[in-house]
Amino acid sequence: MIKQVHIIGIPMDLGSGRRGVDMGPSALRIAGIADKLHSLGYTTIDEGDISVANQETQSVQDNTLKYLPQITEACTSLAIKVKTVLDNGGFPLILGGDHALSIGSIAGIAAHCKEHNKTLGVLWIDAHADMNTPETTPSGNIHGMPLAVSLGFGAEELTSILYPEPKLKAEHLVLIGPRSIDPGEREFIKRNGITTHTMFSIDKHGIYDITLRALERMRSSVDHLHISFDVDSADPSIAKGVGTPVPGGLSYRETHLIMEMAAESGLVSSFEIAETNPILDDMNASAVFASDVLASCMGKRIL
Ligand SMILES: [Mn+2]
Repeated sequence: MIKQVHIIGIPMDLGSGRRGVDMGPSALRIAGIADKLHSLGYTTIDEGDISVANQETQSVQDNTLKYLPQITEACTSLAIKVKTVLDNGGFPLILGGDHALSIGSIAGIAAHCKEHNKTLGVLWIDAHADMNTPETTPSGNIHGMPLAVSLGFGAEELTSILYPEPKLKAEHLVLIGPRSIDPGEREFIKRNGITTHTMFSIDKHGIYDITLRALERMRSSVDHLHISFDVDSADPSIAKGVGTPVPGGLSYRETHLIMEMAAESGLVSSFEIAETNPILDDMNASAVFASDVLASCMGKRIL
């Protein structure tokens, strides 16, 4: 049975150093994301946007955790909204916004899973590892920290959203696409044994084998698969309207193949799009790309 998709925008740029990703939800809606879902047979409910403080009205208190109180507030609202949608049997589709949003979305999904005795798995598709802590961060930008937070490391304000335990286990997380990893993150990945398919291993083994193995592992170990798609995972030649572009990314077909295989697996129960930045874009092409990527994950097939 096809679920109802609940679209939740979070126009947040407080977690990133560069302005513009707060316009991501709008760009994705204008790219026709709801119509693409309708043409696949889904019904959608647009839940509107989570309220996020405007950067101009706020000031930084802590340079290792910029805009911590404001991000905590927005992520808590998002967590509650996502949990409610899942508790009612819906499919949450979160439109960002900078990637700090995942602190909230994953907390909400994890709280739902905890109550329903489900195990959460996350497929994180990104040019970066997003695993810094206040001790290792080079920038103080919280959008570089969401995975560390979800695994239980970092500011207590963030790790304790909805409930105080870690939201995700390292063995239920797979990263695909990183090519820019900070020294502290490298240590973090090794120390916690996180499965990380960098662009090097994608070039070496091919995206088909890597995705197949990732999905097989998820099938045997989790009940709820969440996909976090950072649009910067794709090569900037395909999607230049992103928060932090890094050359050498996933190709158009590699990105779609991951999603087509995820759709075929039938495992995906929630999805988010992070870091769309219309200011750096060309005629909204990156948002259109991201919405097409989502369609592939939701069952759009070539034939
Ligand atoms: Mn990211």
